[in-house]
Amino acid sequence: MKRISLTQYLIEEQRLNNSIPAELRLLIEVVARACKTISHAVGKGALGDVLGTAESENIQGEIQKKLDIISNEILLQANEWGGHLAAMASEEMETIHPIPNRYPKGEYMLLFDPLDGSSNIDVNVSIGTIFSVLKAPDGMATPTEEDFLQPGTKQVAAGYAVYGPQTVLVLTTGNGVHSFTLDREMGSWVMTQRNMQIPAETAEYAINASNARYWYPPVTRYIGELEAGKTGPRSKNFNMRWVASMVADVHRILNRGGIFMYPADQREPDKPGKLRLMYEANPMSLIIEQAGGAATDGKQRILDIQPTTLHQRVAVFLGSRNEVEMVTRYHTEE
Ligand code: P6P
Repeated sequence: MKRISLTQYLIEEQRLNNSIPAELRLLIEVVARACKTISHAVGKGALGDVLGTAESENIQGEIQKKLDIISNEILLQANEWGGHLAAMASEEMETIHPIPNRYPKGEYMLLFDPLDGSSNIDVNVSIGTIFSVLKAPDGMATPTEEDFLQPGTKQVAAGYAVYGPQTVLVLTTGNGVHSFTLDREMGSWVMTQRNMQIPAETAEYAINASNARYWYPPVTRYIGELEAGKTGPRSKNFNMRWVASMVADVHRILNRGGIFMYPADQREPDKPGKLRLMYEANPMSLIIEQAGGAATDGKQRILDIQPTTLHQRVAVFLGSRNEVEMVTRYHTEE
């Protein structure tokens, strides 16, 4: 495959599909540059005094890691001045972040989980940044939280950066899913996979199995059939992986198939799941669908969900289409 830069891809995409207006191209390049900076900070580890917890909690009531806050600041500062955004929203901030009046405003809104998988930071396991781009409603004067509450089908771009053995940016603007590996010597993102496709079939699943006693029957039934292996109803053996970094699990699934599940469970019956809709499930679901996979909350397509609050949570079943359809069917058969 011809090795082209992220910039060249975005310009060629604009020429071919007219799907990436200049302001959106600037937004994507600014976010990609911020991910380079985050990768650099993450890579310092103990040498950079960036490990460990900050003395604060986020809106989710989770203790924030220093790198959560550092990554959030990197994304805010990188995107404030460019004139491409009207507002931002983040897992690490309770309310939306309007662009300060001293800067021009644009027509896009950026949502992100600046550093997902924080529990892995201090033990050197892959983590990542997830982002989602929406258009500001026509005629929006002062952005409010309600302006962000658009279903995932309205995303104009979505992506993630995974900080692992390589730093890789995965991006969709609605015309397939492509990956770009960070060339650290040149400091540039180089396309390494074009039109990634998830196999419809798989023999690998991802779930935190320590919650098994809390699962609802459809999940217990589905996982039980996978665990029964060759002699069970699926007539084949399955493997399990759980990185506890959604970005790392999704990246593996994009590359070799699989199904990722974070279901609602009986620990907190009022809680629809752990993962957040707006800046985790929606961007990942758009990427998965663009790569030929499927993503539901057990009952409906995640991208069709009409959000009601910025930080709402959702159950997630995503990956190889045939498996997602099967576990979703078990929920609807209930
Ligand atoms: P658990 C990370 O904290 C995260 O939000 C996702 O990246 C990951 O898939 C999930 O939570 C892990 O949750 O309950 O297994 O620690």
